[in-house]
Amino acid sequence: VEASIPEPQREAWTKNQFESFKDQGEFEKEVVRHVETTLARSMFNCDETAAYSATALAFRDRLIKDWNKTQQRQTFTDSKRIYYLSLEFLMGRALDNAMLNVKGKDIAKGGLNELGFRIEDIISQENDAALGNGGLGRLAACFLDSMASLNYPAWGYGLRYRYGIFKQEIIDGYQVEVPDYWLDFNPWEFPRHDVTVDIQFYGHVRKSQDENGKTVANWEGGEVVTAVAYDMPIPGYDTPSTNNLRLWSSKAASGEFDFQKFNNGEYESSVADQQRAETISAVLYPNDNLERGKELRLKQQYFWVAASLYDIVRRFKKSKRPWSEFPDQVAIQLNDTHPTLAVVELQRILLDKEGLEWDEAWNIVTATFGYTNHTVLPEALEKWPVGLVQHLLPRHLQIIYDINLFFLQSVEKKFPEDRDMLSRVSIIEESQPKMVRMAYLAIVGSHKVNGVAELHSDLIQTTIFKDFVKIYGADKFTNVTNGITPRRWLHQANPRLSELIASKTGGYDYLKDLTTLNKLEQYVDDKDFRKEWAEIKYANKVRLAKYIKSTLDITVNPAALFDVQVKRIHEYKRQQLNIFGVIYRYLQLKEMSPEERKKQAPRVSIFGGKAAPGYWMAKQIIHLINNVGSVVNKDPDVGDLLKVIYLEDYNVSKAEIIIPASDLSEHISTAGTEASGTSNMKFVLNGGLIIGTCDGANIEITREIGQDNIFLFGTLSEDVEDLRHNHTYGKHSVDSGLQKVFEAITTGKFGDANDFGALVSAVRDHGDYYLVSDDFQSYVDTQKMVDEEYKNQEEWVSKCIRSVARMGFFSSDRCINEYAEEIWNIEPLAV
Ligand code: Z57
Repeated sequence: VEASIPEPQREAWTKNQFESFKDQGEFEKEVVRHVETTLARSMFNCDETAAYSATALAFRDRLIKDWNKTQQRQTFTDSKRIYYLSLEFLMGRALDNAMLNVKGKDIAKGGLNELGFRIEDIISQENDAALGNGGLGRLAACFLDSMASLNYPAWGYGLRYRYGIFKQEIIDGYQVEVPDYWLDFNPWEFPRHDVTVDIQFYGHVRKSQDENGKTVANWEGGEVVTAVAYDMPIPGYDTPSTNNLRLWSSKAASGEFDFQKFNNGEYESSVADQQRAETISAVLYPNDNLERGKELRLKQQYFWVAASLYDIVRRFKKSKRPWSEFPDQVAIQLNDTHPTLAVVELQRILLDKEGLEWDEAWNIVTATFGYTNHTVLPEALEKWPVGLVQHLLPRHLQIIYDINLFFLQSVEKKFPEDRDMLSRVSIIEESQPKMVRMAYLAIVGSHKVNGVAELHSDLIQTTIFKDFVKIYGADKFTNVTNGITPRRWLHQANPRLSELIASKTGGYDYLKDLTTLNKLEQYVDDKDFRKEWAEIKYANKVRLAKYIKSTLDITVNPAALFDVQVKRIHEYKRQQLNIFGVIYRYLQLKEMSPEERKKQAPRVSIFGGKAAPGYWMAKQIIHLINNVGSVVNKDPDVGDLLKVIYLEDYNVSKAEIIIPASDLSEHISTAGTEASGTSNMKFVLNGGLIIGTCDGANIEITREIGQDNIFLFGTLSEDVEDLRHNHTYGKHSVDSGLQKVFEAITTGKFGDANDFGALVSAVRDHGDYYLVSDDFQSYVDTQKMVDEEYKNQEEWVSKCIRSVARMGFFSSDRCINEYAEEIWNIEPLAV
């Protein structure tokens, strides 16, 4: 259907363009208008929620104009687009970011004041868009910000979960999960009820002959669920470019079938169908670095991938180009293996719907996709039972088998002598039951595979994907070290530091080219500058101390060293090492005389993070931390010298308060287990130092900022295997300091010893897989060094400034430019 306005009428459209507020008065007018008309309220019942809604709507109106223009520009120029497929987008709040990017925060601040509100209170009314678990989802959000800011024509594709990551409450020291229903009022999403795709599941494949005698596969029967698009504008910084994040929501397909059911009076089963359909996009799976192989999860994956590909192909077809040009117009990045079915789906579309030959289709597919790996942990590598895939997606399984057949034939040709190779690299694992190895499928279906930090990219090439490097050559594998957006993670989270930096580096240009931070280095020895710097850190700590007081009713001293570990709770991230270290510190303090105690550096150990609801050991760790806190925090012998804080419900918005307030943050994973880490970058960029292992991006942070500015400790990745081997063969005794810690736990100093038996035994009796004991001594020694160095504040602050000055590399802008050049072959679109 032609929906375009004919030429003669277009003038009326052009001259009646909506003009948004230009000054404070107009902003106030817009807010009042939205309160009184859109929300149907008045000054007599305008609470902060209503004021938030009206403010968001006022900014949204401005955003939409840029958004529409960007989409029009992309259509007119018909340029190559990048599609970022991710099951997770951990966006956080949108309003502050929208204010920054469309410019007008100062106007809003004054205007809201005039209307009786404080801008911070209004901003904090917004619920986080928490459609992700942790690092992987937040990375996707930073990438969207960078792609828009750099003017790349980019689309994000994901699922519109009705429930994001659960909210965490800590009750009696235990994690309790509360559902996160976040969609009540969301001004940032636009339902596109006209953009729908019907998605098929189950059924069977019937082969038939077409008029030329060619065999064609027909996927028939089964059930259909409809995908509805919901769009979110993604504004760029200091550019009118506003990209689109398209999230799919599931609903029952409205076929005649349902009407018939209704007419027959089968209301109940009709409603049940509807609910089953809506279940697909109902809830985000709350696991980080773990795959559990549930049928509904596979349904989510196919639903989202099929809807997105349909959309992408539909857009490509509008340009009427030959299929061979598809990879010149379309780049698709797979954020982990979760969207790998897209490889199979595109091959199916080209083969079954568009009638291409296998090889022609397959060349297009592999030229289109890139795959990013985010983990080497075996429990996180996706595998799906062949039987389940067969049942849910019968045609896709056939295609997977064919992809595998042709792949293995080529391998056999290349390595005729290596019979073992074929079973090692087969996409089908010949186990009981047989499994589809999704990472292998993603590698075979992509032209580039990347890891997310140097060590991680080396590791995947020498361990889990070693054979594939032999088969395809090293050029197919590359590294793109992760990054973070300095807009949210410095300017928005730490406005005072941003202002100070701007005043010394020549304005806010550094937010577009983070390497400009190097200009700060000349101020490292400037006493006045250091003083201002320290004052800002202190103010950020006061803010966090107030937050701790108001939420937990615990008083912490802002002059103490704030030692922070906030991230998902996981054994490999080793929060247990941290809390054992805290116990060790506590026991030492208890043994000291009052005089000795006076010489100690006061510390606040701050933890935060969610455990996957089914991860029992992670929940034990949370419980231990809280129990240690309740003993330590009320011990008068210790007073200000040690406080242990567990911050409930760590999320993006809380990170924005916590990170700028840290003196020291912990990134202490067993070497070789944390693919990159991205919060390590956020902490350093906000003027905090790191205690960390030689793992993930810690290594490159060290390379950039210098080893004098980071506290590294522990085993190296290359030694991990041998140490684990020794443990298994009994050549392992628990560190003596750690033994004292275990004794305190098992004698009930921190509550019922039985509660923590498993935590202690994992290290003492069951092989200490994460090498907690091996690294304990060096961890404690390094913390001692931290205490000493913190006493010399001048030197400490110098290190912080020097580090920030050298953090330019870690902008997600740098990272996106690398993807664009090395993987996507795509250029920014001039505005
Ligand atoms: C996730 O958050 C990450 C990897 C995964 O395989 C899954 Br599933 C979830 C994280 C890594 O653990 C981090 O080290 C990394 O920084 C982040 O992904 C972004 O690459």
